[in-house]
Amino acid sequence: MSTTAVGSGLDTALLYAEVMQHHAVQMQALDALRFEDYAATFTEDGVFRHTPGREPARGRGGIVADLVEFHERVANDPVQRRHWFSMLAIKVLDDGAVQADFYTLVVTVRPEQKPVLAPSCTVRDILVRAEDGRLLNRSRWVEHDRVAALAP
Ligand code: SDN
Repeated sequence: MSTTAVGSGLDTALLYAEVMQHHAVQMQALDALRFEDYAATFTEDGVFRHTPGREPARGRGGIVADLVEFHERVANDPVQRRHWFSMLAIKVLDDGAVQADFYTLVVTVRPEQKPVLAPSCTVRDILVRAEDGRLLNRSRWVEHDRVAALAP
């Protein structure tokens, strides 16, 4: 898809900060297991793929259901996961949507144990504006480095 690179001015800085704020609010919800709040940061028909080989979740209800199912495996596990984002690069697409590419490291902490840093991921978000002006994810597609590293 052809794109318009963002410029180097104040508009870009504001948009960049806005994307970071969107990510922070969104991921604090996910890491606190507030799945409905997380799903509300997607469009009604948003698409979310977090694990290669797993069917992408579609729509807010689908995203909540997917996350509930995904977290059942750690239901009795005293674990705190935190998703750390970095290397954010944004560009505005021809249709006005914002493409945000970044890295994610998932930090997993259990009581009295050292943090585990996995998985390491690359992520592409496509963000659009809601009627009230907020950014929402039209899609989020996560690739895992351990899977990508297997590819020829
Ligand atoms: O929302 C994300 C995620 C995410 O939700 C992930 C989940 O499990 C639920 C934004 C950016 C990256 C991610 C990465 C993951 C990893 C995924 C699989 C796992 O932890 O095993």
